[in-house]
Amino acid sequence: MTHTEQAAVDFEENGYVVLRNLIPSDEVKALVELIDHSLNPALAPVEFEADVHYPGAPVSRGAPGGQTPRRLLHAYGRDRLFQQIGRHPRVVDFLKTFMHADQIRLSQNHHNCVMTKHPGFSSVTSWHQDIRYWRFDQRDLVSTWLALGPETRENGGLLVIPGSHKLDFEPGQFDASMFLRTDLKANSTLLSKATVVELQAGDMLFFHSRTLHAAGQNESGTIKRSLVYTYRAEHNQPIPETRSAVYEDIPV
Ligand SMILES: O=C(O)CCC(=O)C(=O)O
Repeated sequence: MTHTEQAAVDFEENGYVVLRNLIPSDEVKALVELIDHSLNPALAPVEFEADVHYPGAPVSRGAPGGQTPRRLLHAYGRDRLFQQIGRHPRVVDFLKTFMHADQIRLSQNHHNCVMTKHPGFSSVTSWHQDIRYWRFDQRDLVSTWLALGPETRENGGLLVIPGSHKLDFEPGQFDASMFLRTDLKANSTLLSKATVVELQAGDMLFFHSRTLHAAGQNESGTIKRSLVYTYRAEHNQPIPETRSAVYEDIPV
């Protein structure tokens, strides 16, 4: 079995797969420099920790840490370096294989951002499936998460529940904001399967839009940066007039 075939088997079974060392260190270095330049001062459009209202987030933009960036939005449109990752031939080949599609598009409406987690002021993202607020003909989209430094449980790296992309959930398993309820016995078996996705700079996580995932606060002393995009198969159209259809998706 080739490397790509094995990755496709793992992706199909677990709803995620990590491809190690996909982006070389000189490209990672250039991306980190670009991101740091874009954070000081923070170049709009930016989502701040205070905007998400997640556990641990500053209560308002005026509170201590309220100006801490959480996401540099619209990454693809910001710079050629971000575009090169978004349409990287190896990344696109993996995505086409995972989605069983000849043509794919990068969504400008979902993710398409640099996620940052700053020491001191970061928040907890509870268990969720990304598809919960997205509106497409089918629920099978794939996101890529490029680590630009080490990602561990300690600095707020992602946790996933392997195989959760294949499960049928009852509406009552989620709360009003569509986060998985952790107080339910029905969910505790599932949550006991949670695993940390440990990444190094240049590693790329591919994960299905139905894979349950979560992340903690950054308890380390250094900022964590990740570049995140979402893709759909050409035939999997966004529903007109929804948030998923605001900006045109990019053929890659
Ligand atoms: O970095 C995090 O806290 C997780 C972000 C996440 O899961 C998301 O934006 O869907």
